Amino acid sequence: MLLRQSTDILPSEITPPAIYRERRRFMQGLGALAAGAALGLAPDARAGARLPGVRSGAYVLNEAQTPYQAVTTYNNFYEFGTGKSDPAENAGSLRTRPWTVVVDGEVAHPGTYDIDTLLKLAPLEERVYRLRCVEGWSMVIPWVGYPLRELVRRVEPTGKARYVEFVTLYDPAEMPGQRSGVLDWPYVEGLRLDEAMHPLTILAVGLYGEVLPNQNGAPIRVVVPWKYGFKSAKSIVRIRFVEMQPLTTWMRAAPREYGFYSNVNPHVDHPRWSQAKERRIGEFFKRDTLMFNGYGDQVAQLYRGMDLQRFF
Ligand SMILES: Nc1nc2c(c(=O)[nH]1)N[C@H]1C(S)=C(S)[C@@H](COP(=O)(O)O)O[C@H]1N2
Ligand SMILES: [Mo]
Repeated sequence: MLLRQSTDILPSEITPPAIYRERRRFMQGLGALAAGAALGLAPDARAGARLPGVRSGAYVLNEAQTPYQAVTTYNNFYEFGTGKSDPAENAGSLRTRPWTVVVDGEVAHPGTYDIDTLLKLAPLEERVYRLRCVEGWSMVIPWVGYPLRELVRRVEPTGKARYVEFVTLYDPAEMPGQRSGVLDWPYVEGLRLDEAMHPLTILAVGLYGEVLPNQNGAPIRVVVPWKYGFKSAKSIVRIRFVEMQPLTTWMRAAPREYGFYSNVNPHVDHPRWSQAKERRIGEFFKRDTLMFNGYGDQVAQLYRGMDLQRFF
């Protein structure tokens, strides 16, 4: 997003979900068992495996969901390249087992969580959220996960904890994009503690009822639906509670262009383009971008009294 604006994909380039998913299941049937066995993965760890016991949550959007094929082939994940199709093409090299997430910093109970423990930490829910990329496109994605606050509560932040930092895996052998200097690695993002505790903020482990594909941030990522997509860090290995506002990757790369808050806001333009409208992937005409991505009723009070032109 630092390099250029996105080129939109045309609706005609998107295979209807039913056809795509049928084709995909057929290929999975052929290849998945062998692949899973070869990698020594537990059966439920493979991308695309059905996640059991997912509750249909209270967060249902009355908007068409973006087809699975687009959600999983049109991605930003610079660890696997800067092109939209690079993550889907290159993320096969990411090993998601074994995987641990270190939770530390200003907490009473720091620890290292195994991914399979995290998967069972709280009931899995489906959350259908809008995702608005700062580049000007958006999707509607049925995530599977649970509120981040479920984890936060268990580790008990100390009185000093004011921010939460998320760190993505650093492993240039598995993440070929990290062999380039396009960003400072590892990818770092952050939230204020109250944003992290907000019930809309989730740890996502799946989408469309299935284990998260690698290109979407397997095995675990955050999703913060009222902020630009880049705040939702993928493939997280560390969650650190801190006193000072973290220096995030995009702030470091271009401080004039990307602020800490990065709330979706049609009234605050990116220095190089307007943020007033967006193209929903799969649609032809642009739509108006909504304040806080449409979640203002739930989150506006977090920013009461703040100048959002200044804290962009
Ligand atoms: N580690 C990491 N996380 C990341 C990114 C990235 O490049 N690296 N890209 C971000 C951006 S710009 C967006 S829009 C979303 C895209 O998520 P999706 O591909 O699952 O739709 O992931 C975000 N999380
Ligand atoms: Mo983005």
